[in-house]
Amino acid sequence: MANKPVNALSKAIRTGLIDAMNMALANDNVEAIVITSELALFSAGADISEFSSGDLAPILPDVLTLVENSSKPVVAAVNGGAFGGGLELALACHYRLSTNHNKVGLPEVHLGILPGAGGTQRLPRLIAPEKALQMIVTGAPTSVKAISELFVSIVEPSELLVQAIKVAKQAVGKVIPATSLIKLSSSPEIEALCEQTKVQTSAKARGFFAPAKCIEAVKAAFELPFAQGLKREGELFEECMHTPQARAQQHFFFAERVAGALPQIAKDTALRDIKQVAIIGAGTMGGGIAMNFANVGIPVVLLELEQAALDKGLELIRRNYENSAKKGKLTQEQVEQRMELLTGTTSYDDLSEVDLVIEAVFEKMSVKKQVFEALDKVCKPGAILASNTSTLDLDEIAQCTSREQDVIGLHFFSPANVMKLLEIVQGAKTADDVIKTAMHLAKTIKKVGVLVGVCFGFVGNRMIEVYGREAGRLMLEGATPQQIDKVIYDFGLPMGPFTMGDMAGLDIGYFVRQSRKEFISHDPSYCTVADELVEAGRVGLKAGKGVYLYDAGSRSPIPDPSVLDIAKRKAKELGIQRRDISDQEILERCIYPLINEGANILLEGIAQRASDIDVIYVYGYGFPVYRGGPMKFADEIGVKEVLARMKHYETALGEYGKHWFTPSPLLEELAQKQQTFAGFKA
Ligand code: 3H9
Repeated sequence: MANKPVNALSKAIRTGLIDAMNMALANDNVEAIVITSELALFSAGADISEFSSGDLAPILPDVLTLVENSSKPVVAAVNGGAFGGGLELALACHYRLSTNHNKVGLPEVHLGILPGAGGTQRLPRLIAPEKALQMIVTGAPTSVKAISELFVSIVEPSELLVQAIKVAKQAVGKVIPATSLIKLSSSPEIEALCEQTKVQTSAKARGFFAPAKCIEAVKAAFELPFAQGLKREGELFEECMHTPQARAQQHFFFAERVAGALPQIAKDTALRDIKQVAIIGAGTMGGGIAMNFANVGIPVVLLELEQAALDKGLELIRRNYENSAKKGKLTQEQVEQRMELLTGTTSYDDLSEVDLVIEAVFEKMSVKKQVFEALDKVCKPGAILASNTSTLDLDEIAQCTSREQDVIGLHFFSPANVMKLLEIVQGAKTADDVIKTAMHLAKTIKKVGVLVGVCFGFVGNRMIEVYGREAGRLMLEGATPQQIDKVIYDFGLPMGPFTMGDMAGLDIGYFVRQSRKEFISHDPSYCTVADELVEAGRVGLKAGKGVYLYDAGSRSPIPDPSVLDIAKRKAKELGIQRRDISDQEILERCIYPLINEGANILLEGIAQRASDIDVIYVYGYGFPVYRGGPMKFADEIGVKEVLARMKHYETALGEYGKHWFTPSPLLEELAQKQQTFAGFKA
C-alpha cells in the first residue's frame, strides 16, 4: 500500500487491495501473499474524509472478508503504526509480524464510532479479552510488545519483509488459521468484565455515545457466532455513524489538524532557532510554562526580581515533578534531568543570549510595559519576545519595544503544563517567521497552536466573557447558581460557569472589569453579584468561599443561600422581575451569545476559521468534543435556529436584550444564504 500521507484506506486503496488479492488468487505462480506498506505507517485506517461523502463501496468489511477467506495464506508485515481499519486489515490476515518499536490501536471511539471492519470481533479472538476491550473502548494506542500474542514475531525493521516472506512460505500447504474460526463463548467473567469496563470508563465517557456501543460490540463477539457478531458490529457501527456526535468528533479530527495551517505565510519562510528560553515570572503560570520546555529538553531561565519568589517558584516546579514521579509518570532520574534544565536569575542581564522570552507577570498594562522595555534593552537581535497576556492589547505592549516584528502573544491556559491549547496572538507588526516559529514551537511542546488576532481577550476570553455575563444575569432573573451550573455540566462541559469562576478566582474577572468600565457601565446588572462577593473577600475556592462555600481542603462546592439573597436584593434594586427560568433558556442564553461572539470574531478576522474557534473551546475551556466546539454545534442545530433565538431574546429581554443580543451580521448572512460556519471563508 502506498497512499500518502498515512495509507488511509480510501476507495482507491480498497479497490486496489481487491484487485491485488484477486490477481494473486488467480495466479498459479503465487503461493502466498504478504501485505505491507511503502510508507512509514502501515495504515491509519479508513479514510475519514470519505465518511461524509457516502460513496464507500467497496466497503472495508468486504475487502477484509476477501482477505480472510483467501485460499492462499496472507501475511501482514506491519512495518509501522496500524490504526483503525489498518489494524483491522492486519487482524483479517492469517499471520502478522511487526517491527519492534511499533504502536497499533483502534481509535475509532475518538471519532464517535466503533471499529466497523471486524475489529470488535477479531481482536478478542486473538488477544486477552480485557486487553481487547481496553483498546477498543479507550482508543489508546498500544505498543506491539504489550500485545505480542497478536504477532508471529516482532523484529527489527530491516528484518521485517524477509521474515514475513519466510512465514508466508512456511504457511504454504498448511491449514489456513482464519481468525473467524476461533470459537468464543460468553461467561459470567466476560459479563463482569464488560460491566467493570463500563464503570471504569464512565467518568471519561460521560456524555459520549460510542464507548457503550464499543462494549456492546465486544460482548457480541462472545455471545454470537462470528458471522452474526460481524453483522451486529455493522449495525452498531451504523448507529454510531449517524449521530451528531460522530459528525462532531470527525469534524474535530480535521479541525485540530487544519488549525496549524498558515496558508498566508510563504512555505519557504525559515524558522528561528529556539535553543534557550526565558520566562519572566516564576508564579504558577510562569512555572507551568517553563515545565513545557524542560519536558522536551529545552533549557529555561526563570526570572523573578526577588530571590525568595524565585526559590518558591522553582520549588513549586520540583513539587509538581515529584508528584508526577509518585504517580509513576516520571522516574526520579527524569525529575532531576528536567530540574537541571531549569535555572533561575534575578537579573535581566542574564537574558542576553536567550532565543525566546515569555512574559508571565501580573495582568496589568503598566507592569507588562516595564518588562518589555527591560527586555528590549538586553535581548539579542532576533530574540522572540512573547507575552502570555490573556486580555491586554498586544500591539500596545509591542510598541514599547524597538522591535515590534519580534513581539508575539503566547497565551497558555492554566494549568499551563497540562492544558493542550496555545493561543498564538499575531500583533499588527509580528513577522511571518515569528508566527511560523511559534506554531512550530507549539508542536514541539506538544500543544495545539491556534493563530488569533488582537482584540480584548483574543478568541477564548472574549467569548467566555459573554457566557459569564449571561450566567450572572440569569441568577438575577431567577435561576440559582446550582441550576445554571447543572445545565452547563449536563450539556457536557466539565463544570458550570460559577464553579469555574470560583476555581479560577472571582478576583480575576473583577480586576478585568475594573479596566473595562466604559464598556459595561450602561448595564448596572453586569456581574453585579460577583462584584459584591469579591468586595466582601469571597474570591472563590482559594478563599474557601465565592459563589459557593468550600470545606477546608475540599473542592466540592456547597450552595450558599446568602448568595441568592444578594441576587434577590440586587434584582429588586435594578427592577428585575424574578421568575422561574427553564433549563432550555439557560442553555440558550449561555451558549448562543458565545456563538454570536464567535461569529463577530470571524467577521473581524480575529480567527482564521470557525474550526479554529472550536479547537480553542474544546482544548481551552472543556467544551465537549462530542459537540465539536461551539461553531460546529451551531452548524448542527442550524445557524437559522441560533439566529431566531438571538432575535427572540433581543426583544423578550427588553433594554438588556437590545444591547446584548444583537445578532452578528455574519449570523444573519449565513442564515439568509443557508450556509454554515464550516463553509465560511473570510
Ligand atoms: C476507521 O478505520 C473505521 C473502520 O473501523 C471501519 C470502516 C468501515 N483518514 O495526524 P497527522 C490525514 S476510522 C483521512 O498530522 P501524524 C490528516 O488529516 C479511522 N485522513 O499525522 C493529515 O492531513 P493534512 C481510524 C487522515 O503523523 C495527514 O493525514 N483511524 C487519516 O501526526 C497527517 O496526519 C484513526 O482514527 C485518516 N484515517 O499522525 C487514525 N489519518 O496533512 C487517525 C490521518 O492534510 N489518524 N489523516 O493535515 C491518526 O491518528 C494520525 O494521523 C496518525 C499519524 C497517528 C496515524
